[in-house]
Formats: sequence, C-alpha cells, structure tokens
Amino acid sequence: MSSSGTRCMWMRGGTSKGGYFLASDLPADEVARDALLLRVMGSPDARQIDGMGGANPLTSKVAVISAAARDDCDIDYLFLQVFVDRALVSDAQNCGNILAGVGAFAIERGLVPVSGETTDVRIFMRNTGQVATASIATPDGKVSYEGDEAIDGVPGSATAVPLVFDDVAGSMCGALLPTGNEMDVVEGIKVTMIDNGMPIVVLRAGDMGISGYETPAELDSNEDLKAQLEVLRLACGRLMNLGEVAEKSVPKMTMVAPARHGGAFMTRSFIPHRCHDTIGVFAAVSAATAALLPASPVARLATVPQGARKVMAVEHPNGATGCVLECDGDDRVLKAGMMRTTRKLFDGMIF
Ligand code: NQM
Repeated sequence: MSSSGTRCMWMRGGTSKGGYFLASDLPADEVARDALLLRVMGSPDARQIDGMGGANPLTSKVAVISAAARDDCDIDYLFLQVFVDRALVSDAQNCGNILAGVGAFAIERGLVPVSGETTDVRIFMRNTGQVATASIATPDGKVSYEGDEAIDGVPGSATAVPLVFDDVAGSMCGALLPTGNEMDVVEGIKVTMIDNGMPIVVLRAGDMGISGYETPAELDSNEDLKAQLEVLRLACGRLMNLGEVAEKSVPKMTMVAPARHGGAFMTRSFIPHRCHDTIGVFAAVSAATAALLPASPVARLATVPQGARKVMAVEHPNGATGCVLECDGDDRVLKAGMMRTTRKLFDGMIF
C-alpha cells in the first residue's frame, strides 16, 4: 500500500457497509488491486484486526466506481466481496445493499451532476451486466443523508434511496431458472434454483430439520446444518452453471418458513457460510420471485398478493425487506424495486 494512502469513502449501504473507491484511485492491475483491498480490510483474519473490515462478510465489501462506458448509464459499479478469513477477493456476485451508496458516492465525487431536488443515477452493474436506477435526494445542490426512512436491520432513519432494477433475471446463471425447472430435488431436498439478480437456492427450513425462526447465532453454531447446506450448495452450484463454487460466495442458501409478522414468508439466508442478519437485496428479490412459481417449495407456504404490482415483505431475522415486483399477466417479473438508505461515514485516505 502506498505510504501516501489511497483515497476512499466508507459508507453504509442498506444493511451492509464497506469501502467505496473511484476505479482511478485503485491499481489497474487486478492482482495489485486485490492485494491492496485485502490490506484495507485486514484479511485474511477472522477479526480483521489490522484493517477496516468488521469481521463479517456484510462489513467486508467494496464498491469500485467509474464513469459509465456506455451511453445509457451514468456510472459503472463493480462490487467486490473481500473474504474475511481467506485471502480472496471475488467479483462473482453483485450486492444490492452496497448499491444503495453508489449513487450518492458518484455525485459526491463529481461523476454525476446534481439535476434537481432528486438526482436519478443510472448504474451499470459490471458484475452482472445489468442496470439499476438509484434516486438520490439532492436538495440545495448536494447529497442529503438525513431523513425519515427506516429500514429493518439499521437503527434510526435516513434519506430514502429508492432502487429500481431493469430486468435482472439470469444475472450470473444466464437464466432465471438455470435448470429450466421451478423445482428440482438435489441431495434428497426439494429446491428452487433461481437467479433474479442473485443466484440463490430456496428450500424449506423444515426440510433441513430447523424451524426457520432460529436466531442467526443459533444457526451459525449448528455445524451439522452448515455441513449439509454446503454439500447441497456445491451440487446446486454446478447445476446453476456457476461451476465449482467452493471458493465463491454464490449461490446463497435461503431457507424459508411461513411468515410470522404478516409478510410474504420468513427467511434464513446463508451467504453462504454464515447466516445473514437480514437478507440481501437481490437475494430478497430472487426469493420473492420464487414464491410466484407454483412448483417452488416456497410457493405453498407464502402469501402472494394478487395483481400486476406485488408489494412483498420478505421476513428475516431482524424484520422484513419490502420488495416491489412488477409482473406481467402470467406473474413473470418484469421489474423489481426496493427502498434502501445509505450514510456517508468517512471520506479520506486509507493507509
Ligand atoms: O443480495 C450479502 C448484502 C448481501 C448481498 C450477501 C445483497 C444482495 O446484504 O443484493 O445485498 O449475500 O453476500 O449486502
């Protein structure tokens, strides 16, 4: 790492947190870039004591942003997952929570001009080749972070950041249903392998011998469950066109149960070796999409609203994540959206 430091901004994006960098502030060479990011986070080390990472995959995340290469977008966003206890930096997944900070960061760095009270930022998501629009509050010509929007999993409130996704089906797997089936039986378990923005495997919690209402800490200490989930995940990864996924953070394993708080259904999501405190943005969209498939294990236990515009509360250990799915007459999802918030935590140099 250069002794004069590297410019970065630390931000909370949704229920995650990480370092946001201009691509031009990072080494162009990927090996050198990844080595620097491992040092930034303090990986590999379960405590990340010698870096900024928070000893959790949700706080060991990086956004790399540059002006868009294509005309119909404002910026390019590359998401990188810095593994906590392995010397691994992966671009094999997207992240919708970190996405929530990307628009504000781009305006702050002068990549996107303020266009009024609200500035819509069109974001090309390089990991998946897909597009999102983030609406950033910009009263008085600059980004505003203070506001009344509360999201489950984050204390307090902040300015709302609405996110809208163009068609995100098949983001990493090439198709919404990479096996062509709404339901498959893998390792004796009924699953839906689906990718509507995030490759996930949806399965019933009861089929894994749990209720689905345990705390993440309880599930993280259930070694038998984790071993069984990993066997299933490796098998599903191959079937989902993701290849050998032992060293990849996808697919995520999303166990579902009936809703407890009036939402659509309950989730416990392994990302993939640790239980999420909430659920990822694209993971929630993908799970909600699975609930619309009659043969999916989640369909029978979910409450799905009628109509073309479905507002679905995907329940998780700390509340619920509200997804909006715009569907055609056959309940195929055309567009999805979600409300997030973000906060600028620091802007400076990392050494
Ligand atoms: O699914 C964690 C997060 C995520 C991913 C993970 C996410 C998404 O909550 O879009 O946001 O699954 O690794 O940050």
